[in-house]
This record gives sequence, C-alpha cells and structure tokens, in this order.
Amino acid sequence: DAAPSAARPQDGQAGPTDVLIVGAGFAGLYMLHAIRTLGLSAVLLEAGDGVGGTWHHNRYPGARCDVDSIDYSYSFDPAIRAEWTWSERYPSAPEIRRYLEFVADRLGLRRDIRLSTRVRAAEFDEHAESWSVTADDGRTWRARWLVFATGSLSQANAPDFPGASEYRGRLLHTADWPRDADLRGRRVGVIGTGSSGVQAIPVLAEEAEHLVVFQRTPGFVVPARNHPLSPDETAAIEADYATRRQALRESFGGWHLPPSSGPAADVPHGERLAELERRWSIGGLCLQSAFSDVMTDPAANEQVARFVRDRIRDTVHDPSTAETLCPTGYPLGAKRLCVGTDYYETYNRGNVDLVDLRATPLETFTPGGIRTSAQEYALDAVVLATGFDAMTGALDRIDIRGRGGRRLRDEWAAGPRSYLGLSVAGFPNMFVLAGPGSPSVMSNVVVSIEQHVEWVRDLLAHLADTGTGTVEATAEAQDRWVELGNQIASATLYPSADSWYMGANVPGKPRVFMPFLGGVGTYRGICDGVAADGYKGFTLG
Ligand code: N01
Repeated sequence: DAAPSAARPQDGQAGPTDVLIVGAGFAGLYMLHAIRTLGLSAVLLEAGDGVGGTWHHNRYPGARCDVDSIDYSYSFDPAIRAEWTWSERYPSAPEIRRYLEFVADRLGLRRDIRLSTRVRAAEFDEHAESWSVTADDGRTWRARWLVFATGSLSQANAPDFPGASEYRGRLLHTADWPRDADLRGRRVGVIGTGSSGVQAIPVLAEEAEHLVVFQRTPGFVVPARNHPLSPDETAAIEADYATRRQALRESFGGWHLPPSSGPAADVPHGERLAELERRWSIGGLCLQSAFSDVMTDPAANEQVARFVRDRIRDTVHDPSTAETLCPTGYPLGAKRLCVGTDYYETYNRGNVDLVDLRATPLETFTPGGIRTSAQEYALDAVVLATGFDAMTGALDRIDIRGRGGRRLRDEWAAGPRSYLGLSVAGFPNMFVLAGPGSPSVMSNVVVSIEQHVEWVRDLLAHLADTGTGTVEATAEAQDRWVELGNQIASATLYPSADSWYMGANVPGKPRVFMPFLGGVGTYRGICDGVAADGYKGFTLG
C-alpha cells in the first residue's frame, strides 16, 4: 500500500467521491473499509499526522484502555484477528496505536487517507444533494455522503487558568502529549484526577523528582489487575470467541462482566461484602455492576461507594491524605469509574504531595509554578489531565451547515439532538458515528462502532441500490429519540453528578446527559428495527 500521505495540493481538486469520512480512529478506519466493500469510493480526512484517533494523541505515561484487549478490538475480519496477538489483559496506548496502524496497512486503507488535514467546514448543497468539505488550508472535497468519525473524547479541555501564559515551565496536556516529553528528575504538577490523571500519576511519580497532585474532585478508583496474557489464556478466549463477541453485542455495555447479584437489598450483608471483595480482586469496571441497582438506587450505590472508601483508608497511610482522596457527594459511577494501577499506593511515596483544591483553591500560575490560597509550588512542568470537551467538542469546532444554511452548532446550542445518535434532522446525507445520542461512551466503544459502521454501510447500500438522493431524519423521530434518551437517563443516578457526560466540566456548556443509556443490545435492536421498517423515522428522497 502507498505510504501514509501528508496533504497533497491536488487532493482538494480531485473529482467528487461517494463518501467523505472525517477521523482515522477505530470508527473512521472501519467505515472506510466497509464503504470499499460496497464498491463505492471514499476519502478519509484526518487532522493528526498518523492514524489511531484518540490513541494517536493520548501518549501520556501510563495511557491504557480499561476494557479487555480481546474485546476492545475489531471482530469483523477473522484474518486480522488471526494475525494479531494482544500482549496484556488491558492494552497500552502504544499497543493499540500499533494495532490500528497494522489494520490500516493490512486493509490497504492508507491510499485513501489524507493525514494532517483538519476539517474546518462542511456545507450541504441542496441543489447538488452533496456535501462540500473544506480543510484548514482551503482545500475542498465534494461527496454525496459525509460521515463524522471524530470521536467523543478527542477535543482536549484545557481550562483557562489565570497566569498560565506567564508560566515559564513546560505545560502539557494528557490528550495532546508531545512525543519529546521527558519529565525524569523534574518537579512536576498534575491538575486533574479523572481516568487520565489516575493512570499518569503513578508513572510520573516514579519518574519525577517530586510530584504534586492538584485534586478538585476525588474519583472512585478501582484496581485494574492488569497482567500479561499467556498463550493459554489467549487460546481459551479464542476458542470461544464467536460466542463471547455475540454476548457483547447483546449486552448492556459491550464488555465482559460477571453477572450482577440482583438488587443490593436482596443480598445478605455478608454475601454483599464477599461479592464486592470478589469484584475488587478481579479488577476493572465490574465493581459498578455488583448489584443490579447500583446506578438507580442511592442506598445500593452507597454500599459500593463505602466499600471503595474503606479500601482507600486501608491503603493510604496518612489518614488526612486518605480522607482527601475519599470521594463523597456524588454517586459512584455517575462520573466514570477510574481504573488504576497502584493509584492510592502512590500517595504513600515520599516524593508525592496531594493538594486539595477545594480547601485551598488554585489562585494562579506564576512564572515558576502554581500558587494556591495556601502556598506556592515550584514546578518545572505542569500536566493538565483536565479531560475533554466530550461528545460534542470535535463537531462543535467544525462549521457544519445543513439545509437552508442552518448550523449544527446552533441546533445543538441547548445540547445535542439526533435520531439514533446517527443522524440529525436538517442535515441530510450526514452521519455521526458513536456520538451523542448513541451508547458510545457508556459502552465498549469498539463494539458500538462496529454496529454503527455496519448499520450505515447497509443504509448506504440501500440508497445506492435504489438511487435515493437524500436520507434525513425527521424532526418528529428526532424529538422522540431525544425524549426517550432523557427519560432513560432521568431514571438513573447519572444526571446527579457534575460529569463530562453532562457537559458539566466545560464552563457554559449546556447541562444535558448526552449518551444513550438504554444499553448496547437494546440499541442494536432498535436500529435493526428501524432498518427493517424501511428506515422508519427517516425521509428518503
Ligand atoms: O478527564 P476527566 P480524563 N481545575 O474529565 C479536573 C476516558 N479515558 O481525561 O472532577 C481543577 O474525567 C476534573 O475535576 P472535576 C474515560 O471515559 C479512558 O481523565 O471536574 N481541576 C477531573 O479531576 C474518561 O472518563 C481511559 O472537579 C480541573 C479531571 O480534571 C474520559 O476519557 C483513560 C479543572 C478531568 O477528568 C475522560 O478522562 C483516559 C479545573 N479548572 C481517559 N477542570 C481508559 O481507558 C478539570 N479538572 C482507562
């Protein structure tokens, strides 16, 4: 296959293509392959200088997925599976990046990928029934269909800290980690203790001379229990692969978890504790599903939350530090559970300090570090582990105009609205993969991505076969979908936390629960039903 292409001036002038895809992560790469299988043409535009999406950019020390590698990978091609062996239970970021590079090569995708090409605008031409897409450098493309595979956790959130521009040390963001970063022997500060911070902090503590963690809200951190996968383990999983994968497709979250023990109140006290201990020793996200009502009943949730607080107090030697690390005031899981390795143990090290920003707020960066209301910290580097403008951030930064020039940014000003999370009324021939309104971030996103790609592929085949010019969600179907999503979310504890699911981490962002919480299997059934019903809720024109 051709080498990865940087932007070439003539690309924008090439003839129209059937499908334009934006983003070369898990979703975009598979979409490109799926379109080719229909015999249609496609071009994929990618802002980064390599494939891999979020895994291309998140190179911070300790970056790793917290879904089992065997499940967090494509299932659609047995040859890819046969040629790739995962080395650990949870794949590291570099291993996932290598995997996606391998897939791009193996499927010959690179010749249709334009790297270092950031999309600035996309406009639907009603007369031509096609999209015109413009990159930052002015090149344009025309395509009949447009697919955004821009990711839900791809636009970094870097808060506007006072004095940051005066800071003379190195300022880094976990989600945009430079390849030359070397923090060995330095005095390092980390702001943020979500999943990224929780993974980076133990590794940075090993490397840095001194590490200061600035915590605003403590998270619930469960142990990963990562380990190398032995050939026997891999063989056992492979022997049962088809059944395992099908179970994921029909499951709630698309991941492999032990079944819950029913409502917490129905489980006798001793057994309840034993179940939590069992899940704590398995490691990973399974603690959250110990009982069927953890995310609907505050009392059940508190049982699990208290168990985690007790583990923190068992682990952290200094009682005051342990209390500062104990999350309170929001339900476990309502901000995404963090999965860590030696996270709490790290606070027993002599070279690590924890600063509680609720007790002593960050006042300003100074040229030499950070000043809180209590003192100044001298720092050679500050790591922002402050997360993402999640779910809508990447699309929000593109000027997307549908029918009559209406702008997606305006349509979504009060929160994202879509039909099935796939399509937006007023924006014909445009699809969003694994975005707001779909299970996306509430699931093993690779399982969700495969479902989305295959559903869009089948729809495009139908449109091509029938010579249909446009496909567009109706406003009524969209309203019903948004209403259903809100109903499901409001029956849970999720909306009660200031999470990125709610847009609460970005000042000024509307406060709505953005992903679809009905579950991966249910969602798949709904999408299949829509297709079987002649694409009910869409206007095909
Ligand atoms: O981001 P986050 P993340 N001043 O938003 C703090 C996935 N992921 O990159 O909670 C001070 O969760 C903020 O504090 P608060 C996963 O889905 C997966 O860590 O807003 N602090 C919080 O502590 C995850 O959920 C993996 O009070 C500020 C932190 O920064 C999602 O990505 C690994 C602040 C941000 O946490 C996002 O995770 C990594 C401010 N002004 C990521 N603003 C795995 O697969 C923000 N914070 C394991």
